[in-house]
Amino acid sequence: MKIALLAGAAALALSGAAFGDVWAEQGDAGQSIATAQHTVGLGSLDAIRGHHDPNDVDIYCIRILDIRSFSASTVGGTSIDTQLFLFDANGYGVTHNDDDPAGGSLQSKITGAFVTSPGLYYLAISQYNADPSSISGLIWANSPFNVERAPDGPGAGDPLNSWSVSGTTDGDYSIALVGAGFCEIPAPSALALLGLGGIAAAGRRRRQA
Ligand SMILES: [Ca+2]
Ligand SMILES: [Ca+2]
Ligand SMILES: [Ca+2]
Repeated sequence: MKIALLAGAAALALSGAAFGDVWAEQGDAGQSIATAQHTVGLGSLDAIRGHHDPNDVDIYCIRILDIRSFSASTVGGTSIDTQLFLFDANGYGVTHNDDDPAGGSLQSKITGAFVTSPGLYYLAISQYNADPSSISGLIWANSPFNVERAPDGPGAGDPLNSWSVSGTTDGDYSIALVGAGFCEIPAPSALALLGLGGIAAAGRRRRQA
């Protein structure tokens, strides 16, 4: 699933810019704000595809374009018992869901219900029960599982600092996104590569991946 054949910053930008829809995890996304993987491309970001190793947490920098329509969902996108967490640009918790409230599944869905402005955010996907903490403790209480919640733990007032380690599944996931865009736009040098030939070449690579 990963676009392993593409290498280098220009190629990363090319893959995103050429299709403007799906970001594939490059290597392993980090689990802190500083090491989060920045999605790069043009247009709407409709999905992020990645892989969880046991005890993995992946964080992606995304852009929320429309807070009314925004959603991120792993329902139907993986067999992993996921959790989704959204942090603002400074690492403070915004919203979280463990098990989709409406679907009754072990997968997760968050919306723009607690998002107050468009801009850059950090979207984290973990396996139950890896939870984020600040220096003051858990940012979200462990339960209820099937409700989308703003931060309600003892550590809610401070930014992301660490994760509890839990979750033993090894598998792929896809996060469907609505109302979202890429964290960064491609560099001008990468955009210059975006001739028709470049788009066609990226398409061939993508279908082979
Ligand atoms: Ca990963
Ligand atoms: Ca990771
Ligand atoms: Ca779950």
